[in-house]
Amino acid sequence: MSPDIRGFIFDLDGVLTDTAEYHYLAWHKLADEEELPFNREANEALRGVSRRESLLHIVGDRQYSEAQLQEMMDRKNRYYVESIQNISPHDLLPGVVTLLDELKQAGIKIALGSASKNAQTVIEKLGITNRIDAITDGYSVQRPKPAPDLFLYAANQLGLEPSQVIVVEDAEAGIEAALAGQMWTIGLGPPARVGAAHIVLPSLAGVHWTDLRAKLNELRIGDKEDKGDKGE
Ligand code: B16
Ligand code: MG
Repeated sequence: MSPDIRGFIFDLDGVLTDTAEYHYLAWHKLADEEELPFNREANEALRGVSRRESLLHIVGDRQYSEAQLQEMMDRKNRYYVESIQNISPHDLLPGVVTLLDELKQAGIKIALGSASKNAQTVIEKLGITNRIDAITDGYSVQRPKPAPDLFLYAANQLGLEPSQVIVVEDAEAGIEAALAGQMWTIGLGPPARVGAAHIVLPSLAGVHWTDLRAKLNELRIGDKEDKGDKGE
Protein backbone atom coordinates (compact mmCIF):
# COMPACT_ATOMS: atom_id res chain seq x y z
CA MET A 1 0.00 0.00 0.00
CA SER A 2 1.42 3.42 -0.95
CA PRO A 3 1.42 6.47 1.34
CA ASP A 4 -1.91 8.29 1.61
CA ILE A 5 -0.72 11.90 1.82
CA ARG A 6 -3.32 14.39 3.08
CA GLY A 7 -1.01 17.17 4.24
CA PHE A 8 2.29 18.88 3.45
CA ILE A 9 4.47 20.55 6.08
CA PHE A 10 6.88 23.03 4.53
CA ASP A 11 9.99 24.29 6.26
CA LEU A 12 10.54 28.01 5.54
CA ASP A 13 14.19 28.99 5.18
CA GLY A 14 15.73 27.02 2.29
CA VAL A 15 12.38 25.60 1.11
CA LEU A 16 9.88 28.43 0.50
CA THR A 17 12.42 31.26 0.50
CA ASP A 18 16.11 31.77 1.05
CA THR A 19 16.48 33.75 4.26
CA ALA A 20 19.73 31.88 5.01
CA GLU A 21 21.83 34.70 3.53
CA TYR A 22 20.19 37.24 5.87
CA HIS A 23 20.75 34.96 8.87
CA TYR A 24 24.38 34.56 7.78
CA LEU A 25 25.00 38.30 7.45
CA ALA A 26 23.37 39.02 10.82
CA TRP A 27 25.43 36.33 12.59
CA HIS A 28 28.55 37.59 10.83
CA LYS A 29 28.02 41.14 12.08
CA LEU A 30 27.55 39.88 15.63
CA ALA A 31 30.58 37.56 15.40
CA ASP A 32 32.74 40.45 14.15
CA GLU A 33 31.60 42.66 17.01
CA GLU A 34 32.42 39.90 19.50
CA GLU A 35 35.66 38.97 17.69
CA LEU A 36 34.46 35.41 17.22
CA PRO A 37 35.59 33.47 14.14
CA PHE A 38 32.75 32.85 11.66
CA ASN A 39 32.55 32.16 7.93
CA ARG A 40 30.26 30.59 5.31
CA GLU A 41 31.50 27.11 6.08
CA ALA A 42 30.65 27.51 9.78
CA ASN A 43 27.27 28.93 8.72
CA GLU A 44 26.37 25.67 6.94
CA ALA A 45 26.14 23.96 10.34
CA LEU A 46 23.43 26.45 11.36
CA ARG A 47 20.97 25.48 8.62
CA GLY A 48 17.57 24.89 10.25
CA VAL A 49 19.11 25.20 13.73
CA SER A 50 17.37 27.34 16.39
CA ARG A 51 18.66 30.81 17.32
CA ARG A 52 20.06 29.69 20.68
CA GLU A 53 21.75 26.56 19.28
CA SER A 54 23.21 28.66 16.47
CA LEU A 55 24.71 31.13 18.94
CA LEU A 56 26.13 28.34 21.13
CA HIS A 57 27.73 26.90 18.01
CA ILE A 58 29.34 30.25 17.18
CA VAL A 59 30.64 31.03 20.69
CA GLY A 60 32.11 27.53 21.05
CA ASP A 61 34.24 27.30 24.23
CA ARG A 62 34.07 31.04 25.02
CA GLN A 63 32.27 31.60 28.33
CA TYR A 64 29.29 33.98 28.47
CA SER A 65 26.62 34.53 31.11
CA GLU A 66 22.99 33.78 30.28
CA ALA A 67 22.30 37.55 30.19
CA GLN A 68 25.13 38.04 27.67
CA LEU A 69 23.84 35.17 25.50
CA GLN A 70 20.36 36.66 25.60
CA GLU A 71 21.67 40.09 24.62
CA MET A 72 23.62 38.60 21.70
CA MET A 73 20.55 36.69 20.47
CA ASP A 74 18.50 39.89 20.65
CA ARG A 75 21.19 41.87 18.83
CA LYS A 76 21.51 39.29 16.04
CA ASN A 77 17.74 39.26 15.71
CA ARG A 78 17.62 43.05 15.38
CA TYR A 79 20.12 42.85 12.50
CA TYR A 80 18.13 40.01 10.92
CA VAL A 81 14.74 41.74 11.26
CA GLU A 82 16.16 44.95 9.73
CA SER A 83 17.44 42.95 6.76
CA ILE A 84 14.16 41.14 5.96
CA GLN A 85 12.05 44.30 5.69
CA ASN A 86 12.14 44.28 1.90
CA ILE A 87 11.18 40.65 1.39
CA SER A 88 8.32 40.35 -1.14
CA PRO A 89 6.52 37.64 -3.18
CA HIS A 90 9.49 37.86 -5.60
CA ASP A 91 11.55 36.09 -2.94
CA LEU A 92 9.51 32.88 -3.12
CA LEU A 93 11.83 30.15 -4.43
CA PRO A 94 11.13 28.72 -7.93
CA GLY A 95 8.34 26.13 -8.06
CA VAL A 96 6.74 27.07 -4.75
CA VAL A 97 3.64 28.88 -6.04
CA THR A 98 2.87 26.18 -8.62
CA LEU A 99 3.17 23.40 -6.08
CA LEU A 100 1.06 25.23 -3.48
CA ASP A 101 -1.65 25.78 -6.11
CA GLU A 102 -1.60 22.13 -7.19
CA LEU A 103 -1.83 20.90 -3.60
CA LYS A 104 -4.78 23.17 -2.88
CA GLN A 105 -6.45 21.92 -6.05
CA ALA A 106 -5.92 18.33 -4.84
CA GLY A 107 -7.50 19.14 -1.44
CA ILE A 108 -4.21 18.66 0.43
CA LYS A 109 -3.70 20.68 3.60
CA ILE A 110 -0.65 22.89 4.06
CA ALA A 111 1.30 23.71 7.23
CA LEU A 112 4.42 25.70 7.86
CA GLY A 113 6.97 24.03 10.16
CA SER A 114 9.78 26.50 10.77
CA ALA A 115 12.28 26.87 13.61
CA SER A 116 12.15 30.64 13.14
CA LYS A 117 10.48 33.04 15.54
CA ASN A 118 10.19 35.43 12.57
CA ALA A 119 8.30 32.95 10.38
CA GLN A 120 4.95 34.72 10.63
CA THR A 121 6.49 38.03 9.43
CA VAL A 122 8.32 36.35 6.55
CA ILE A 123 5.20 34.49 5.40
CA GLU A 124 3.23 37.73 5.41
CA LYS A 125 5.91 39.51 3.37
CA LEU A 126 5.97 36.58 0.92
CA GLY A 127 2.19 37.04 0.54
CA ILE A 128 1.28 33.39 1.18
CA THR A 129 -0.41 33.58 4.61
CA ASN A 130 -3.83 32.74 3.15
CA ARG A 131 -2.48 29.63 1.39
CA ILE A 132 -1.37 28.07 4.67
CA ASP A 133 -3.79 26.20 6.96
CA ALA A 134 -1.54 26.06 10.05
CA ILE A 135 1.60 27.99 11.01
CA THR A 136 3.99 26.38 13.46
CA ASP A 137 7.18 28.26 14.26
CA GLY A 138 9.88 28.93 16.84
CA TYR A 139 7.22 29.73 19.44
CA SER A 140 5.16 26.55 19.00
CA VAL A 141 7.15 23.93 20.95
CA GLN A 142 10.02 23.77 23.44
CA ARG A 143 12.37 21.24 21.86
CA PRO A 144 13.81 22.36 18.49
CA LYS A 145 14.56 20.14 15.48
CA PRO A 146 15.94 17.40 15.36
CA ALA A 147 13.24 16.61 17.96
CA PRO A 148 10.02 15.70 16.11
CA ASP A 149 7.87 18.00 18.31
CA LEU A 150 7.39 20.87 15.83
CA PHE A 151 6.23 18.62 12.99
CA LEU A 152 4.02 16.50 15.29
CA TYR A 153 2.42 19.73 16.47
CA ALA A 154 1.92 20.85 12.86
CA ALA A 155 0.31 17.53 11.86
CA ASN A 156 -1.95 17.78 14.86
CA GLN A 157 -2.96 21.32 13.88
CA LEU A 158 -3.95 19.96 10.47
CA GLY A 159 -5.95 17.18 12.15
CA LEU A 160 -3.79 14.50 10.50
CA GLU A 161 -1.79 11.46 11.59
CA PRO A 162 2.00 11.60 11.06
CA SER A 163 1.70 8.85 8.40
CA GLN A 164 -0.63 11.13 6.37
CA VAL A 165 1.84 14.00 6.06
CA ILE A 166 5.01 14.69 4.14
CA VAL A 167 7.63 17.15 5.38
CA VAL A 168 9.66 19.25 2.92
CA GLU A 169 13.03 20.22 4.43
CA ASP A 170 16.46 21.48 3.40
CA ALA A 171 18.26 20.72 6.68
CA GLU A 172 19.66 17.46 8.01
CA ALA A 173 18.18 18.27 11.44
CA GLY A 174 14.76 18.77 9.81
CA ILE A 175 14.81 15.43 7.97
CA GLU A 176 15.90 13.75 11.19
CA ALA A 177 13.01 15.42 13.05
CA ALA A 178 10.42 14.32 10.47
CA LEU A 179 11.70 10.73 10.41
CA ALA A 180 11.68 10.63 14.21
CA GLY A 181 8.02 11.67 13.97
CA GLN A 182 7.32 8.76 11.57
CA MET A 183 6.47 11.10 8.69
CA TRP A 184 7.27 10.97 5.00
CA THR A 185 10.05 13.26 3.86
CA ILE A 186 11.25 15.26 0.85
CA GLY A 187 14.83 16.50 1.21
CA LEU A 188 15.93 19.50 -0.87
CA GLY A 189 19.66 19.75 -1.53
CA PRO A 190 22.71 17.50 -1.84
CA PRO A 191 22.32 13.84 -0.77
CA ALA A 192 25.24 14.35 1.65
CA ARG A 193 22.90 16.66 3.58
CA VAL A 194 19.36 15.34 3.02
CA GLY A 195 20.05 11.80 1.72
CA ALA A 196 18.09 10.23 4.59
CA ALA A 197 14.82 11.56 3.09
CA HIS A 198 12.41 9.29 1.18
CA ILE A 199 12.59 11.58 -1.87
CA VAL A 200 15.65 13.75 -2.56
CA LEU A 201 15.44 16.67 -5.02
CA PRO A 202 17.78 19.58 -5.79
CA SER A 203 14.93 22.12 -5.27
CA LEU A 204 11.18 22.56 -5.87
CA ALA A 205 11.77 24.11 -9.32
CA GLY A 206 9.65 22.23 -11.88
CA VAL A 207 8.29 19.85 -9.23
CA HIS A 208 4.63 18.85 -9.62
CA TRP A 209 2.28 17.05 -7.24
CA THR A 210 1.62 14.33 -9.86
CA ASP A 211 5.38 13.55 -10.05
CA LEU A 212 5.69 13.45 -6.28
CA ARG A 213 2.67 11.16 -6.02
CA ALA A 214 4.21 8.83 -8.61
CA LYS A 215 7.48 8.73 -6.64
CA LEU A 216 5.57 8.06 -3.43
CA ASN A 217 3.70 5.21 -5.10
CA GLU A 218 7.05 3.59 -5.93
CA LEU A 219 8.03 3.50 -2.26
CA ARG A 220 7.60 0.05 -0.81
CA ILE A 221 5.68 -0.41 2.40
CA GLY A 222 8.34 -0.59 5.10
CA ASP A 223 10.49 2.12 3.50
CA LYS A 224 9.38 4.59 6.12
CA GLU A 225 10.36 2.23 8.92
CA ASP A 226 13.76 1.61 7.25
CA LYS A 227 14.36 5.36 7.05
CA GLY A 228 13.18 5.80 10.63
CA ASP A 229 15.67 3.16 11.81
CA LYS A 230 18.44 4.90 9.89
CA GLY A 231 17.58 8.19 11.54
CA GLU A 232 17.84 6.80 15.05
P1 B16 B 1 15.03 32.92 14.15
P2 B16 B 1 13.80 27.17 9.14
C1 B16 B 1 15.59 28.46 10.65
O1 B16 B 1 14.52 28.51 9.74
C2 B16 B 1 16.86 28.96 9.96
O2 B16 B 1 17.25 28.04 8.94
C3 B16 B 1 17.99 29.07 10.95
O3 B16 B 1 19.14 29.56 10.32
C4 B16 B 1 17.55 30.01 12.09
O4 B16 B 1 18.57 30.11 13.08
C5 B16 B 1 16.27 29.47 12.71
O5 B16 B 1 15.25 29.35 11.72
C6 B16 B 1 15.75 30.37 13.83
O6 B16 B 1 15.38 31.61 13.28
O7 B16 B 1 16.31 33.45 14.72
O8 B16 B 1 14.38 33.83 13.14
O9 B16 B 1 14.07 32.49 15.24
O10 B16 B 1 14.77 26.58 8.17
O11 B16 B 1 13.45 26.24 10.27
O12 B16 B 1 12.58 27.75 8.47
MG1 MG C 1 15.31 25.27 6.49
